[in-house]
Amino acid sequence: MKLSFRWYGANDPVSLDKIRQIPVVKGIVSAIYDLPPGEPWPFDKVQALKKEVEEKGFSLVAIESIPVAEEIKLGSPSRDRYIDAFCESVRSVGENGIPVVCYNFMPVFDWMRTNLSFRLEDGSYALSYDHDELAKIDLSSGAQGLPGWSAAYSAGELRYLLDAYREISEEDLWVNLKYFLERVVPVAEEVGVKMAIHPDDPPWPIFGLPRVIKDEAALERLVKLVDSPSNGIALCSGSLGADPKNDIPAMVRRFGGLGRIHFAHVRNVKILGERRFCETAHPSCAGSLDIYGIIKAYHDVSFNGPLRPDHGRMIWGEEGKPGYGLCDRALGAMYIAGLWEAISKSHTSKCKST
Ligand code: DNO
Repeated sequence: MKLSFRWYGANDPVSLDKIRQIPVVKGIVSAIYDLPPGEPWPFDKVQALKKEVEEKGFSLVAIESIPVAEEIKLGSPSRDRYIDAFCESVRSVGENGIPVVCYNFMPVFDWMRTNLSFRLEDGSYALSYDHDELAKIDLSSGAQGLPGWSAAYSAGELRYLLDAYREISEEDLWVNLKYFLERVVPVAEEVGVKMAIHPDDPPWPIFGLPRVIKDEAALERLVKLVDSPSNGIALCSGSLGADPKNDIPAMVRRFGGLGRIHFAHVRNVKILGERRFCETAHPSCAGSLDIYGIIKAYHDVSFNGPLRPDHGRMIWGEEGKPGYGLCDRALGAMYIAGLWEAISKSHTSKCKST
C-alpha cells in the first residue's frame, strides 16, 4: 500500500511542503487543472507536474482525474473526438511512468452533497447529503441552489444536458461506457496505465440522471466489460458505503483478490436515515463503516497500489476547499498508517509463531 494524499496543484493552499510533514505519506495524487475538459494533456505538461512533485521527495502515484466529456457518456456523434483526446492524455500519463488514471462516468455532476458545512456534535464541519433536501432543489434556472456546483453550469447548459440525458437509460450508459473502455483500455495497456473508475457518489440516481457504478454487481459487470488488468476500480469506501447494503470489506476482498483495485479512497460516513448521511472523521467509531475491517481486507489481499485518506472535516478553524483541508485528512492518514502497521506486525508475529 502506498499511502498518498490528494494535491490540487500549485494553487492548493495545502502545499506539498505541508503534506511533506505528514509522516509516512510518500505518494501524491494530482491532475492537470489548467486545461479545459476535453483538451488532450500534452506530455510536457504531465512531465512538469511529475517533476514538481518529485522535487519535494514524493512520487506521483495516480492521476485523479482525467475528465470524461459528456459527449462520451451521452454517446453523441462527436464522442470519438473526445475519446481520442482522452487516449492522448492517457498516453502522456503512461509515457511519464505514472501508473494509475482515475476517472468517473457520472452524468453532469460528479459527487453531490446538500450541505458542505454540516455541524457535527464535536463542533467540526463535514459534508452531508439528504435526498429529501435534494428533491427540493429547482434546477430550472441553473445550478445556483447546488452546494459546490453553482458556478459549474449556466442555466442554458444545464437545461441542455438534463434534457439530453432524459433519452439515456442506465443500460444506454453501460453501452457508452463499454464503447469508451474498448478504445481506452488498449492504449492504457500499451503505455502501462491502470484505469480506475470511481464509483458514483452517492451511489443512487440523482435528478433523474442515470448512475451505474453503485454496488458489487455493477463492479462485477465493469471488470468484465473489457477483461483486462488495465480495466479496474478506484474503490471509494465513502461513496459506496453511503448505501448500507454495500459490504466494503467484501468488495475489497473480491476485487482486490482479482487484482482489479488500482486505487483506494478511504473515508467514513455516518448513515443518518434512508439516503441521508454525513461524512465523519476516519476512525471506525466515528461513523457507520468498519475502517479497520476495510484496511484489514486491503492488507489480506496484499494491496500494493495508492491508498489515500479521502475527505476530511473542517477542524480547528481551518477553512478551505470542502473535504480537502489539511488537518483532518492528515489525522486520517495517521490513523490508516497506524492500522496498517499494527496489522502488518500482528501478521508477522503470527507467522513467526506458527
Ligand atoms: C470528490 C472526489 C471525486 C473524484 C472523482 C473521480 O471529492 O472523490 O471528485 O475525484 O469522482 O473521478
